[in-house]
Amino acid sequence: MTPKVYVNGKFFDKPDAKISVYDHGLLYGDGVFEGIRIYEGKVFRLKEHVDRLFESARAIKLEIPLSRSQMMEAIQSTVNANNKKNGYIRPVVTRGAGTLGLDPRKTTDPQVIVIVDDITMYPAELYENGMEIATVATIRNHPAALNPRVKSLNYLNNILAKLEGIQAGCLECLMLNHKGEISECSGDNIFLVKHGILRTPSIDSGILEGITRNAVLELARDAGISAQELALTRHDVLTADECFLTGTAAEVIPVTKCDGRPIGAGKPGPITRQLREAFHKLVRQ
Ligand code: PXG
Repeated sequence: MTPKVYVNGKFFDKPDAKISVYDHGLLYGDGVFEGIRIYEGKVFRLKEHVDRLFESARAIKLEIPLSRSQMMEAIQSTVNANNKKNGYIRPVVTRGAGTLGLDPRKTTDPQVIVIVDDITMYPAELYENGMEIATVATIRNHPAALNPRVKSLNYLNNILAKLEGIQAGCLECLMLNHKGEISECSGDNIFLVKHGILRTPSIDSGILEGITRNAVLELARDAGISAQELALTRHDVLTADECFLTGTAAEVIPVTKCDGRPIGAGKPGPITRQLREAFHKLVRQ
């Protein structure tokens, strides 16, 4: 079935879903987006994703022409129109069409788009045996330049890092921040396990506050696994007992190698497996 795309309150078949080439979302990456999963007909953490979308918009002074509840309805109605039981939702809000100049005041009508489609995750084999990541030279955006907490349409920082990761033969890459601490991967947050304690970079390290990250921290607390959010370095990765990534698309995926070196025993560890199973149960409950 051709996907039905929501554009400003109306549904269009995928080939007919279009916006202006003068849109500042295209011309300057001026806009915000979200990535959300549908599991067994239910949208996972819809409110949290819509709240983050509105916070991203607020941070770049973009007024979304819908209320939060109208946005939730728009997303749910697009899921229904596509009759999707399992899939991926991409809400996008752009600054709208304007002049050929940066000035956001010269744009009109922010564009609200909701796409519902399938998502390609990492190969199943990597969930069993673990994946390899590479530390890349491209540092994560400085929070005072473009805060990584804002999920903006400007993803070049992440794309440049991903290109370097691919060059190194890895599907995901580890980015450091301007202080040399580890921050996050191009589209996933990172977790380590050391002496039975879960550790992940704090928001202050300059990361997106992942919805999956938060869910995993909750699951760890429920399971009695202590968790720390702190500044971590590459040394902590190379000497960790376990490592895994979290993200809407990736869910929870073990990392068994970084920069060609095995992490821990070089295979997915027990806490990674436990949290991965707990996450599976959570999203399908
Ligand atoms: N960091 C960054 C920079 C992200 O873009 C995450 C962490 C994980 O956050 P969530 O809220 O999803 O747990 C993301 C999310 C893709 C893709 O196509 C990327 C994301 C989400 C969905 C799809 O690579 N990134």
